[in-house]
Amino acid sequence: MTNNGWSNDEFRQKWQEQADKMGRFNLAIFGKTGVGKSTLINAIFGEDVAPTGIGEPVTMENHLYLHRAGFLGLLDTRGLEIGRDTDTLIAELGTYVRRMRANPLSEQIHVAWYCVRATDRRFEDTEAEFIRRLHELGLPVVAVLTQVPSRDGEHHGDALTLADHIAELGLPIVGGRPILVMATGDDFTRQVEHGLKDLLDATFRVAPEGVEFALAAAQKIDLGRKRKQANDTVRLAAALALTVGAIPIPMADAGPLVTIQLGMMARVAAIYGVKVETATLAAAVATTVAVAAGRSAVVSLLKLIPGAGTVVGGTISAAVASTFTMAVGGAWAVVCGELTQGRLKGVDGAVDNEMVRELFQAQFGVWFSKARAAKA
Ligand SMILES: Nc1nc2c(ncn2[C@@H]2O[C@H](COP(=O)(O)OP(=O)(O)OP(=O)(O)O)[C@@H](O)[C@H]2O)c(=O)[nH]1
Ligand SMILES: [Mg+2]
Repeated sequence: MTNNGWSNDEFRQKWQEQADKMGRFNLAIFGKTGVGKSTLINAIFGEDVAPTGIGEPVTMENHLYLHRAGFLGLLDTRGLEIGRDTDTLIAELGTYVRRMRANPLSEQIHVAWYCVRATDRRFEDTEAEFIRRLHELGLPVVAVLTQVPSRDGEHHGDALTLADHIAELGLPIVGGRPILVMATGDDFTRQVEHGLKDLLDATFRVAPEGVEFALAAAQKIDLGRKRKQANDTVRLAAALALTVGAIPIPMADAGPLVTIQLGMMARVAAIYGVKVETATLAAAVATTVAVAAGRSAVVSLLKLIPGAGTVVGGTISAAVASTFTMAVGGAWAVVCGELTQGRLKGVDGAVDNEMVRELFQAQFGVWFSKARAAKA
């Protein structure tokens, strides 16, 4: 125990427990070389994932590679060409898919993306055949048109023509049509990013329910999904806090409440996909603020809450402890959201304690008032 109420090791362990529960989302990605697969993965899942930066991938079959990065597993192929080597490719995939069926859900491939570059303006029979065979392996296939130019929110006519053409083939692809995407903008050609959220939504639609949390944690473009899952966690923790009875001040001495808040913060960090070390350091800072708030600010704030509780003999009511938990969780979720966007870091790339402290403190005030107003 530290004076925060828990040690960094305890936080790490809780984070890991939550992460294990969330599992991993495994995506297989296909498409000719240069269509923009790595760019797409970077845009949706972040810089750490593709093409380098996470160490050597694991070879699964002769030409299949699995990159594991946090909540994401990325399966890709090397040295084989769709068309020329389709049979070999499908045979290896088939072996892999069947072998993994005996394993837990987080080891299986959940979704496949098949990427076609829009500016190539063509889609070959061999590609259609490859998609059909992916489908026969039991994989949901999302077709993606990459590098789709747009102007004033309208997709390039040629890309639409290609998308229509693919749709008319009646392939077993999610939604029956490819999703049109530009993964990164380009100042020179004035192209802007678009379609990433559509691709992610389609992926969520077909991913098994059991990997929903892992997919939400792995991606970085839809904070709303993370926020919603975090809210559920915070609400649950606040409800639990109601059951622990009167709480002594300082709260660091309040065993059950500390345990509830530790579990809540670890889970929220995992939901946001904040890495364990980053989360542990930031959580240590945030809890210092929270404990200080527990000692002073809350105590004085209590006097303003009619009937919510009084500081009698150094205790606060369960209702206040619950409000307090809500505020800790709400503020912590905001901090986690910033961390997933790579913010709150100093020039050296490490978490900036002072920035975390300031944001958490400000947000704590916001969420405490909000939670109080909701209860009034
Ligand atoms: N502006 C812009 N450039 C893109 C986009 N997608 C791909 N590119 C460019 O196209 C080139 C190839 O993209 P990659 O993402 O490396 O393609 P890949 O499919 O991973 O290629 P391989 O790994 O060789 O199979 C790179 O120079 C990218 O910068 C995009 O959405 N917008
Ligand atoms: Mg690549």
